Amino acid sequence: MRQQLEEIRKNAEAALGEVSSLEELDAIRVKYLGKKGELTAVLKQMGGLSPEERPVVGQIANEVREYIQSEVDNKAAQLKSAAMDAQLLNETIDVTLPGEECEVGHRHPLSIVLDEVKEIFQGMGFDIISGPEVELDYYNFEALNIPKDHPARDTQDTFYITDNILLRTQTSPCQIRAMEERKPPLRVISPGRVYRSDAVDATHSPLFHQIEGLVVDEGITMSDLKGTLDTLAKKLYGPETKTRFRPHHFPFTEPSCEVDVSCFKCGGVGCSMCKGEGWVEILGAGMVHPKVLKNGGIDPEKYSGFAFGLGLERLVMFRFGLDDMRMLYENDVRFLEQF
Ligand code: 2NL
Repeated sequence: MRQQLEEIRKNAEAALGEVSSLEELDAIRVKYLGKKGELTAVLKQMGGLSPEERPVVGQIANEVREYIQSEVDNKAAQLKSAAMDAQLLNETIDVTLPGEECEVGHRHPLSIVLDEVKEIFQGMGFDIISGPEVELDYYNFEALNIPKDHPARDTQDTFYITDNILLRTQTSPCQIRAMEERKPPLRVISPGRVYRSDAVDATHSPLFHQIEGLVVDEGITMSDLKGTLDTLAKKLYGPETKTRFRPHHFPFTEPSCEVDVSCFKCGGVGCSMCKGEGWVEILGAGMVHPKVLKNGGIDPEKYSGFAFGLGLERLVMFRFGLDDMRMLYENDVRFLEQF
């Protein structure tokens, strides 16, 4: 039996010397140390030994078992650590490699100029308001002194949802709603998308952006209008900029005017930008018509106000020297990344 035990020990040792995976190692453990293993089989025969021999062989058997067990444990530790080393080698990360470049976007040119205009008006105490793009005919036309048979309905032809519901042609409806909801003093601008039934060309689009403004209080005069819009022009185009107010007509203001700024390209001498005029038109404005104040729930005997409207696209085209507004809608990255 001693010889048998010695044999088991040697065989186990040899097998362990060649083992190369944890699965193989487990098979060896089962083969020698398992319940149906070789060592157990030998121990079962111990009953046949003499009482003197039994403890001696028992001790040897224990030693062999402990030896194999500890060798199996060692080997398991070795194999696990080798597997870990291999995995680490395989998954090496070179932290000194440059990172993958991630492109950071930026604001659209329309947003750049809009943010600038908003900031200028916020600096003068204006609130920024918004309202529905799908509007009632009443707020878009009727309340602004443009009844059904008015010729302005032709120049502001729009998209109708029903007879009474349409896509707004200006953001003035927001301001009628502001008059209804608030009490003077009122200082608001309403930027937003507006719609017209126009064919697309270099200066027209069925969807564009407007910024309108409205001030209502006791004693508001044309001087307030001029001061406010002159401040806007100087902040947008520099302190040397001059403004010119030409008489005009809008149904919703009386008197009305168009406002020009001295050409920001040539300084007023005359160039291609201002078509030799020295002046560039940037907006329309006027004193709010008494009927329109009344429609907004404001007493025209007590209060007066001024209002203005400008096209954001025009402003952006001036600012960046663009000659075709379609560029602003095409979202061609080669164009947009220049701003
Ligand atoms: C333009 C310039 C303008 C207004 C818009 C306005 C709004 C209210 C009352 C009175 Cl609530 N006016 N807005 C005033 C003058 C000009 O826009 O060229 N429009 C066709």
